[in-house]
Amino acid sequence: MCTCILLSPFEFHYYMSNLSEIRRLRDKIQEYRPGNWTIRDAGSSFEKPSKVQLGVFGVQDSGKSAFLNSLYFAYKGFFSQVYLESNTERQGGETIFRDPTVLTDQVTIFDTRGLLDLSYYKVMDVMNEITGKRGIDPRSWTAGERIDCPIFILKYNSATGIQHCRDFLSSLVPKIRKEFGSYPVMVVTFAESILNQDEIICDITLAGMEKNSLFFIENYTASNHEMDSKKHIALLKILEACIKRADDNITFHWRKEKEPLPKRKCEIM
Ligand SMILES: Nc1nc2c(ncn2[C@@H]2O[C@H](COP(=O)(O)OP(=O)(O)OP(=O)(O)O)[C@@H](O)[C@H]2O)c(=O)[nH]1
Ligand SMILES: [Mg+2]
Repeated sequence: MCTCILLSPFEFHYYMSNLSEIRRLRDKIQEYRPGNWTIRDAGSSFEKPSKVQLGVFGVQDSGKSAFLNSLYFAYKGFFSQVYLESNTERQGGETIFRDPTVLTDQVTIFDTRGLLDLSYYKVMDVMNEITGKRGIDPRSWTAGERIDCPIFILKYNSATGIQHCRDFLSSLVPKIRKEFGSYPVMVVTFAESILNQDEIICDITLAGMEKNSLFFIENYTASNHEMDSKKHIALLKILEACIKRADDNITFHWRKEKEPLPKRKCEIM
């Protein structure tokens, strides 16, 4: 028996235009090649890397794994728990290892172990992890695993606001800007339960972040992943922004490492 859902002409048009936007974004991401999206001049000697690496950071249970699974779903078109969510087998601290997944041949995503808290003292650990100077295990040094676009995942706490992470952010953001010449990307999860988005934007920008690098998303989860075309588009736009940021960061890094320039030319975005 065939079950048909009748859509009004308006709903049909909306549905079709969302599908075509999803296709356009997926094609654009699939066609991405390192060095092709940068707004920076890398110089003629720039050796394009074969891929860029995006990595999530944040406290335990903030939605890092669910966010990466959501990006994967939006890009690949099918839901998979590529990364295990924390409450499916036991509470808290599910992701233990820094774990790469190939999204496209040119883009790899990394899940990381959640931080216990966002105290000021965690900033150096996070910076060492982002720059590849240190692995998860403090005794294991994993040089060469640099993250090109750090994505900071925040589960907003309506009771405390950003009080628990203000000092952390105020210290982390300038360090990332110095290292990468740009802001980190920040994703606030559990967006559907947030009623005061403007207030959060204000708080976070006061802590040193820029508004254009800040996104809100209700993740797909293992128990709730019915495809929503608007959410797919929002996720693909975040992915596009992260790849773009990674692309700018690789050219900045190249110039900083290989062709030291006078300060004014290493423009900070
Ligand atoms: N409603 C809702 N639930 C979410 C969202 N993001 C994650 N969750 C749920 O929150 C819990 C923690 O999510 P994870 O993605 O495992 O969090 P994590 O940051 O990877 O946690 P660790 O690996 O332990 O550090 C899981 O039960 C998810 O299903 C969201 O945006 N909305
Ligand atoms: Mg996890």
